[in-house]
Amino acid sequence: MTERPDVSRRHLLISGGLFATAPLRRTEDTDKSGIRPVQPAHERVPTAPRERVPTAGSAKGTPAGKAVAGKGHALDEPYLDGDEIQGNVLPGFMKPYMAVAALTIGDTARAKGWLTDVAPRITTLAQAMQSRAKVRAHRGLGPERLNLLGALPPGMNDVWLNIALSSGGLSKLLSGGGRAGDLGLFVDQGFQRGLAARSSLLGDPTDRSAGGNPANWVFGGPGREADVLLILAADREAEGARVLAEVRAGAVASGLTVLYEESGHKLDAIGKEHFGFQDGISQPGVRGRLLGFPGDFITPRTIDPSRLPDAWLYGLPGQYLVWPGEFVFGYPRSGADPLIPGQVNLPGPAWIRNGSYLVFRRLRQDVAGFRAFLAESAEMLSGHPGFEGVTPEWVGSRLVGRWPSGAPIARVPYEDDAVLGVDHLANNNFGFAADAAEDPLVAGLKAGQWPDAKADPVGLTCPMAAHIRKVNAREAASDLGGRRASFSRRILRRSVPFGPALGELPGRDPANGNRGLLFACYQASIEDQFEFLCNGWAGSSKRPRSPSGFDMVIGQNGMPGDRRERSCTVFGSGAVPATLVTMNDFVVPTGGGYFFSPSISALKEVLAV
Ligand code: N7H
Repeated sequence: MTERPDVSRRHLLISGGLFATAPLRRTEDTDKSGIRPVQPAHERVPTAPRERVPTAGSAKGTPAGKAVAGKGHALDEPYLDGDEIQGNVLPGFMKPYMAVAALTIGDTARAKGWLTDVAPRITTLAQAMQSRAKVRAHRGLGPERLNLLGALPPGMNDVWLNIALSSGGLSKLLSGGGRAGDLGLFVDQGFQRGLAARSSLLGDPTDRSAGGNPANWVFGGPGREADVLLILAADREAEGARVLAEVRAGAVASGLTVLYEESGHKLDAIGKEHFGFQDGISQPGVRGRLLGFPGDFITPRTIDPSRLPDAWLYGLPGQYLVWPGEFVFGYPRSGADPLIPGQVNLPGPAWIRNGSYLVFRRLRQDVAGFRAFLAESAEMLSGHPGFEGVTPEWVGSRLVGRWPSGAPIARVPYEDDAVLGVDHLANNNFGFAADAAEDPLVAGLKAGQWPDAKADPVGLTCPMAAHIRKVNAREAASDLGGRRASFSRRILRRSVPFGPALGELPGRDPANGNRGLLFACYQASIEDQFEFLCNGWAGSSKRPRSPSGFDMVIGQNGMPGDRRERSCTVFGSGAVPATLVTMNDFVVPTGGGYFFSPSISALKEVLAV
């Protein structure tokens, strides 16, 4: 395990001076604590108005000669193959209970027999979609969700299974046949080499004695890499565990060995993770339709295009629509115009169509350490002008970019708001480059009322280093260029916490951190999406925009031993900056792997034969 440095080694810098002489502006609605980072007018960077796109059928907004007036979607949005794509890729299982099992193949011929048996049990996009739509209809999308959190439609008792293979697993299954060369056609270097080999590139500790080093992972380290990963999700834990036991027994009977198995579940109805924040809120809105699915689009369209042409860009308010080729092979990627499909993404053998890459990481969370850091930071900060009265929760909200409820600090900078946190029609409606406005919603939908988010180009409210800002530049320019560049960096997150919650009592963690996140995400490029977000942005002190500092939640600085110090800048009222510094990694990798989630027919007709 990584040694946690003595508390006294953590320190905090208040780097006054830069804006310290700026007048502290208070407005009438300044909150009780008096903390209000106001941006003086002369410091305001002029911002572009929110991008407007031509209305449907205009020369630029849709492909020549075709018009779809007022439907609120781009033309040529493809039908997705609902019986081929695995359901955790799209629309995502999102169940309260999830278990993973990592297996190695013993005898390849017998393993193929097992794959043939298990293939009919794999849950598809079409199957998962029906259920997801029922849950959505049952709970609603707006502020009413607060009273319906965790509520399931009557009789719902799904147990869903998905499967993925590592490059090692594919190599075994493809060897000896006519497709032995196909693995070499997978262009993603991350997938080819595997998570353990890429660990140092992600910033993981390189000292073999550190808990986060692959040598100490529970699985996935050298010599303990999985061939197969099973992901099972269920509404009810007992039912899920029963089915997993059945599937596992079949695998073992076919010569596979279980390297690792673990289950996790949502910690509460809202879906908080161990640090206490609602997780899983912001997902890319994937473009595409599903044949026979009422409503057609897999991502619901909620903004009325007859009142706002921008509606064509969004699913939920603030949720940019991204072309499906960024996540699933065989579909168009983002193009130069957000409404026009880009090139079809098929970087490998033809049978990768309808497949996706899966990253799985078992991330241990040092909850006691994180809480102590927030408490110490708040105490130190609150003694300084501009930060009077700040609380640990305030510091946490600056490190994440949202309050524990999920409410974005961009909309409610001064205190949490539980209803906003769960209102899907409002909790993502903010950007960083430009002021946001309330969107006109389609008939029947109503968002709660909160202040509109203001442009925050330099991070005076939501720091440049805040976790959500490090991993999604939203509509703001980044070191990659304009907004479109960050579309190809998005990931579909499918994580669930593991381990018991740490109680509220202060002090050391008796279970020594046996809790964290079973982190899973799908994408079309591990290198350009997951790995880029980790090492390009979260683990960089200067990107996506400098100056910023590290992502203090998941960032790692890639250095060995004592040199893992990370810092970031937050602002108090009057734009007074302060630098927070820590030696600790609050999130420590303890296992995982890179996998490919094949289509159902690739599983049956390529891998199982
Ligand atoms: Fe993060 N956290 O609880 O602090 N994450 N994350 N994450 N994360 C997000 O929108 C968290 C991790 C992303 O579009 C929220 O769901 C923790 C990795 C992305 O606005 C919270 C861990 C990666 C987003 C957390 C962890 C990401 C996101 C806000 C590890 C890979 C969407 C709620 C233990 C790059 C950003 C939400 C957007 C959001 C937390 C890991 C990525 C609260 C504790 C490894 C893309």
